[in-house]
Amino acid sequence: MSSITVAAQPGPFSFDPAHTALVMIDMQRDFIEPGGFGATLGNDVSLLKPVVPAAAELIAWCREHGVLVIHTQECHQPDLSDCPPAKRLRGKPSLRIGDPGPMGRILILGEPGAGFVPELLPQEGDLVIAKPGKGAFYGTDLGEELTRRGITHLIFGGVTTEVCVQTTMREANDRGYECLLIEEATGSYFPEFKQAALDMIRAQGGIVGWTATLGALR
Ligand code: TIU
Repeated sequence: MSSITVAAQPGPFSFDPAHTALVMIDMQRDFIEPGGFGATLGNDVSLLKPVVPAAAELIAWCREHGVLVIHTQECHQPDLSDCPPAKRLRGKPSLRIGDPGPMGRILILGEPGAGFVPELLPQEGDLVIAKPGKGAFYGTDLGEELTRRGITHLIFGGVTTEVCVQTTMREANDRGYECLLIEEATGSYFPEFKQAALDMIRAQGGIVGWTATLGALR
């Protein structure tokens, strides 16, 4: 298959769709809707709302161009066996991971809050990766799945830019993947942190990877 080149920073990004996957990070109700994990940490979750339509457009573009769509979800087993106490006991949230909330137990696999927002539900042929950490490679079989499918390039979207998206992009970069982050399709509770993450990813000749706007794909 022929390769696609998009205008990006710090320079053009070229990829073969047959060897590329979209990694859509943690577009879960627990981060985007009131009463979930993000809100328990004291964040204004309404800041993430504009990411949803942009992520939907990016997913549709990837499906149209034959790019594998991967959805990650940050969540834990009901018995919390995969949740380190250091994570559960960190800070002073209004509810902790595993506590009952308005969307079920906070950040627990299978509960409504840990599920994806209705606009971005996985479809047949997509890959769903449940992850206990911020990075999508730690404690998952994502690396094996990508290797098995001959994936060399990754396109990123999702939330939040400077936490799970950046952690996963850095993990992927160290594993040798060429990584592109789509600006409108990612967001943070802290707009200045999103901007800083975009800037640091593409600085120094693309030390972590590339960034591009949705418009560059259209
Ligand atoms: N709190 C925050 O900004 N993010 C997370 O806890 N997880 C993800 O980024 N998905």
